[in-house]
Parts: sequence; C-alpha cells; structure tokens
Amino acid sequence: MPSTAPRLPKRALRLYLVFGPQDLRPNASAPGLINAAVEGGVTCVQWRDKTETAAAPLDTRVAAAQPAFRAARAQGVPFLINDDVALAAALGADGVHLGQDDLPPIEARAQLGPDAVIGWSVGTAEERARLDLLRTQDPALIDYIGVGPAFATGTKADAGVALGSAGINAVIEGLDPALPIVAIGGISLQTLPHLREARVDGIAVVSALTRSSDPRATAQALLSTA
Ligand code: TZP
Ligand code: MG
Repeated sequence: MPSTAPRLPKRALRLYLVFGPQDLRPNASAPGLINAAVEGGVTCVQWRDKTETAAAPLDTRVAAAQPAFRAARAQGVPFLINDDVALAAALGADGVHLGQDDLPPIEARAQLGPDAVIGWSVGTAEERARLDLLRTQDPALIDYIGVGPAFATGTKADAGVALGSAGINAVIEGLDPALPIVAIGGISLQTLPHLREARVDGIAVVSALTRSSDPRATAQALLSTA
C-alpha cells in the first residue's frame, strides 16, 4: 500500500481533454471549451500549445495559458501542461505531461517539487523498459502514463504506429496496477468501442472534443460509450 494518497487519483483520468490554441475551432475559446467539456464530464485538462507561442518568452506563454488555467481551476479539474515545465511552475499548474524527448521526469520533479503531477508518454516496449527502470529508482516519480497512439491520428504527426487494445495491453503488461494509465490517440465515438478490451483507467482526446460543435454532449457520449 502506498503510504500517501496519489497525486492524481485514477478517476481524474477518466476523460482527459488535451488541447492548445492550434486545436480550437474558429471563434471557440479555451475557457468556453473547458467549461462545456467539464460540464459534459471531462475530468482533467492538459494545455498543449504547439503554436509559435511555445517558443515565446515565459510571460507570453503564461498569458496564453492563463484563461484555460483559470477556467479549469473554476471548474475544479486538474490542469496539466504539456512539455513546458517552466510554464507549469510559473502558472502554478498541477503538473506536466512529458514525452520521451522532453525534459527527463527526474529533472521535472526537481524543478516542480514533490506535489506536482508528472505524466509520461509510453508507447513502445523500449519506452516501457525505460519506465520500469525509472520506477525502480523512484516508484513515486511518475504519477500516470499516457499510452498510444491507440488508433491512427491526424493530430500528432510523429505519434507512431497505432497500437489498438492488444498493443496497449502489451505495452502495459505486468505494470503495477496502482499506476494510472490513460489511452490517447485517435479516440472518438467511432473508435472508442474498439478500446473496451484495453486495461486503461481513462481516455485522453484532442480532436474528438475540440472539433465537436457540442463538446458537452460529445463528452457525455464518450463517457457513456467507454
Ligand atoms: N499524443 C499521442 S497521440 C496524440 C498525442 C497528443 C494526439 C491525440 O489527438 P487526437 O485528436 O485525440 O487523435
Ligand atoms: Mg512532449
């Protein structure tokens, strides 16, 4: 039994909205999307800015993320930052989601402190081996993993080969059941039924919600399909 409560309970990963300015429909706002999505049942939000703002000075990145952060805070859902550890620290976000080529989790933990949530992307056997090694060194370093791409996705060009349920289960085989797992990549109302066999705690989506004309209803439908 872990001696302390998890930084991010599994239920917070049930339906995870990931997005940035590049994903918003014309005339949509980040707070508007977050409000509708959380009303529909979204349990966690990640700010993933892939626009030129990502290379701008920190105060510009903070200003860009601030409306989304405030909306998530007002809605009472965890708010994580993709890649940008300095932004997470400046904003006071709940933590970060890191890819294998981002700042190593150990360094992110050193910068963000013991309370920050750290999520890590794991999509291959090699990446799984890296996770196992890190967890041997410090079982509490990583708070959850994102596994994918579950299906083909047009949202992330370098997402890799679609894993499907069987591929996801192979990557996570034998993992500590206490470690929360979220599937990501190409998950929509159409593909979600094919994920029922995957032993994951939740799903993360970009386009299923950002491209929906009614994110509230789509979030509800995703939750009832899962
Ligand atoms: N990481 C792996 S796949 C992916 C990310 C950020 C993109 C997911 O986007 P979508 O639109 O839900 O396929
Ligand atoms: Mg990244």
